[in-house]
Amino acid sequence: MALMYVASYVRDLGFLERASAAIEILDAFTLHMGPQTFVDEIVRKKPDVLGVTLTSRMFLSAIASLSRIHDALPNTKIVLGGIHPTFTARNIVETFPFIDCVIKGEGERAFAELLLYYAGEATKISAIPGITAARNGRVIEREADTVRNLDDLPFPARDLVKNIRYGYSWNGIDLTYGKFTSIVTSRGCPFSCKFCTNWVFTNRKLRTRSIENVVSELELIQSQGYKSCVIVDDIYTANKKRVIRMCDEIVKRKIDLVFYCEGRTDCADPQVFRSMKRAGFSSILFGMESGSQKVLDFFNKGITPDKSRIAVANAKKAGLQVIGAFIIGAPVETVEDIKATLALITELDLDGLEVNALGVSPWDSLYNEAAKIGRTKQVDWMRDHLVSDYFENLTQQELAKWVEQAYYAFFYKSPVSNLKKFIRYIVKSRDGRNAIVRNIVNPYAWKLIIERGKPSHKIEEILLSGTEMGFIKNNDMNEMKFELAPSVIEGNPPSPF
Ligand code: B12
Ligand code: SF4
Repeated sequence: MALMYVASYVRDLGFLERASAAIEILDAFTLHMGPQTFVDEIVRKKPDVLGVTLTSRMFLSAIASLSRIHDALPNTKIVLGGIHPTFTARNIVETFPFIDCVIKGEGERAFAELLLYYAGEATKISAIPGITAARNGRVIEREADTVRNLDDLPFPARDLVKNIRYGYSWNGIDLTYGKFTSIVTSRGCPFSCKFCTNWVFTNRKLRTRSIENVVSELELIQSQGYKSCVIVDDIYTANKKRVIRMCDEIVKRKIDLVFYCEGRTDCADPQVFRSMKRAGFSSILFGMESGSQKVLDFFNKGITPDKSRIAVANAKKAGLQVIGAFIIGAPVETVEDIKATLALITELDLDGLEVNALGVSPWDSLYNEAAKIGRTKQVDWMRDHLVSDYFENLTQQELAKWVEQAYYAFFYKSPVSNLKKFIRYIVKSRDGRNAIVRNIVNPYAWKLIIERGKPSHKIEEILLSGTEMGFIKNNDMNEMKFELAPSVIEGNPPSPF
């Protein structure tokens, strides 16, 4: 979505025509491109400017690829954006001189202005919002940009990724069907959960698009042949009236799409769920996080296990599929707390489950706490970390074991209850019927049934945390060929706002 938003903004300006230039998107992540294929592809295309979006998890492998691209194409300007570069901008430009600059915050306007600057149509790089660039031995930095009125933005340029088959899958099994896309109806979140970085990025300010603007985009999406759509807002269900009005408008305009979204269990009104169901929502993922009140309080989540119980009951009553998301590994978490989470997973009538070992981003409050007690290292700003890298209550192996146990708590319920759930899934949901038809000959589906949900891939992911593709193996950071500049900031990078 980031690149589609930036690209459509640039296209709207008319700059590309003036420069006889074109803009393309390469979604290397979704295409599972290995680093060498990615490098080869970019070198073949020889772009004048290469804008890259990054999460912390991708940083190391991306930076290694970009260094190779720079060796092959020294005149290509490489620009980074996204959440990780936003918070580590100064470190990046001081450490990796082949990165021409970083754009912090929301990048639509800034990237467009940067292109004008590169093309010689604007003279001062320092006037670009959110820019961080090393020039003549000093670092130029401007405050991050935030789009005030989201309705002013052109719709994301989905045509630039039209040949990619998006959708969710788990352990080789497709979970969504038909042409699939994402939509952003609001940006920001007013809450401040300790494990999450969304609120830090958006300064806790929630901005919403108008119903008219969102539904017009949905109409366009439908006309482009999309069948389903995930709402990737930080907090979609925060405003009850807005959700109901949006759903009513979707029904009124006869938009026939399957929707997915995420929500908080304290924004779980039955009326909202009924509206959502009428408008075509198939499932909602709730961040339930833990069955222990102590852990929920530590996370500053502001919910209770009881709220999760009520939210699941309300959503299911309205006919929605419910996915529960949980986290294991809070530094205060004991085995008793984890068992409370497992018990909640077993108790709740969930249709899907996502369990993650707690991760730490190199600017969040857990990282700060770890830095205070001297657990962080100078190079730690380059990636996300497992909580076990900094805190001692659970080892990496214990984390992996408990995540696995949590999945067992979900899959190893009584065969009768699983059968009931399965039948309900087929009868009640379009996705459910599709899942059966599409996966009937899928060997991964049969493996999962035979092994009763043993989540082997997930465990591998946990143990490989942060290093999934290619060049960089788990503890190779010190062997990287890059020298760390002496001025690299230790500890928590400064806020970009
Ligand atoms: C959809 C989503 C996914 C999808 C798709 C991921 C993807 N790479 O697109 C999936 C399900 C695959 C996914 C997976 C994961 N995700 Co995720 N995901 C999101 C989510 C909810 C929305 C992303 C989005 O499309 N936003 C909408 C766009 C418009 O906003 P944006 O990305 O911020 O882009 C704007 C600016 O950042 C900037 N910008 C961004 N890139 C660039 C590039 C350039 C050149 C420029 C100029 C500007 C620019 O301009 C954009 C427009 O204003 C975000 C939360 C969020 N609200 O962003 C988490 C988020 C990105 N995910 C996160 C995490 C932790 C993960 C996982 C590690 C989860 C896990 N345990 O497995 C994996 C890692 C995947 C990976 N290897 O990177 C964290 C990242 C934190 C971090 N430290 O980097 C986030 C921020 C959520 C959080 N709770 O903190 N994720
Ligand atoms: S409510 Fe959701 S998006 Fe907001 S801070 Fe908490 S986890 Fe992050």
